Amino acid sequence: MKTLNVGMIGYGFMGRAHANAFRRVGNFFDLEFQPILKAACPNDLHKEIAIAAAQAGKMILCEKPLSMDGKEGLQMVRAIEKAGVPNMVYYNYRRIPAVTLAKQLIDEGRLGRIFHYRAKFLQDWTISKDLPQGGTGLWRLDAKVAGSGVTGDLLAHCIDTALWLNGPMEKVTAMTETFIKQRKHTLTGKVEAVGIDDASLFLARFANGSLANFEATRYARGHKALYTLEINGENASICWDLHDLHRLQFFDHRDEGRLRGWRSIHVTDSDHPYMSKWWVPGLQIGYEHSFVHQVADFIEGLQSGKPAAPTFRDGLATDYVTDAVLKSAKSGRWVTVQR
Ligand code: SOE
Repeated sequence: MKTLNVGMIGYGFMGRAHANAFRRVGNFFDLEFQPILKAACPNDLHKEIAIAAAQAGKMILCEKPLSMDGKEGLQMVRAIEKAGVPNMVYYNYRRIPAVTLAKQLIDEGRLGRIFHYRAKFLQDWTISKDLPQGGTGLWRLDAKVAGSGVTGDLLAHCIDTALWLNGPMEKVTAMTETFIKQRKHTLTGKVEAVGIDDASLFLARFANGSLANFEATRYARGHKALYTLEINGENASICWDLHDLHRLQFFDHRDEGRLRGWRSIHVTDSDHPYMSKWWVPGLQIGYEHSFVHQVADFIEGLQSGKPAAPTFRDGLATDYVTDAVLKSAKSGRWVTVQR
């Protein structure tokens, strides 16, 4: 077996998720490469690191969001495509088996024409006004480091999945709010203005004509990581909920009338996406496995020469939507999404 040396940048909560995936992937997936973790050091400068790595001919798996904004993201995409190195962005929720199953059902045309897409990502961990901004774990509250608040951190996940499942978005109209305007900064010790959005909501129109609404907040008391999505089509609808991640809810209007109703599919059978690699039917997997799947797909892409998505270019498409959301929230107007 060939080795794939991995230099990991960043070692917080996400760093643990990635390190775990690199260590475990070979135990469950038959791959030609065995990833070996070589280095770990802190940083939040995706652009500088990714461009330097591309110029050095390295393959790159980048945490989401790809960059601070679309302008930076485009520079990264250009550098990566010029260097011709394999690349991917960690939008891990695509690889929860129930979400991948949703993609299969949509691609098979089972929903028919799509009318509505609805997604939200709710958390509650920043409600306390005593929580400082900046530093380990709290850099997400510091706009200079994070780029934005929940728009880039949480809505970006919803947007990536939506673009994957439902195609490109044409335009958006958004509203954001910063509920706590000042917080002490961990690094300077001073009380500073808060530059992130604490809540972000937007309406969108997709290129396929469907209408959408999206919401993310860290001020939804009681919700820890409630990512839900719902898609309503002409023939069928799909619902998924991260708190019950191994289930896909599916309603098919073409079912026999007397038996028609929502099915709760327990996505644990060996003919479900990824599940043949894990346990026997009925036994569940969880959040961490989405990262294992992403590494496995990345390596399989190297082997087959068919790169796995989302690539940096796909990540840029999400950045363009988040840019449009932030621009619309500022101007109060509809904004066309750059493509
Ligand atoms: C924020 O709390 C966070 O950790 C995000 O940064 C992750 O991307 C998301 O998957 C879970 O929530």
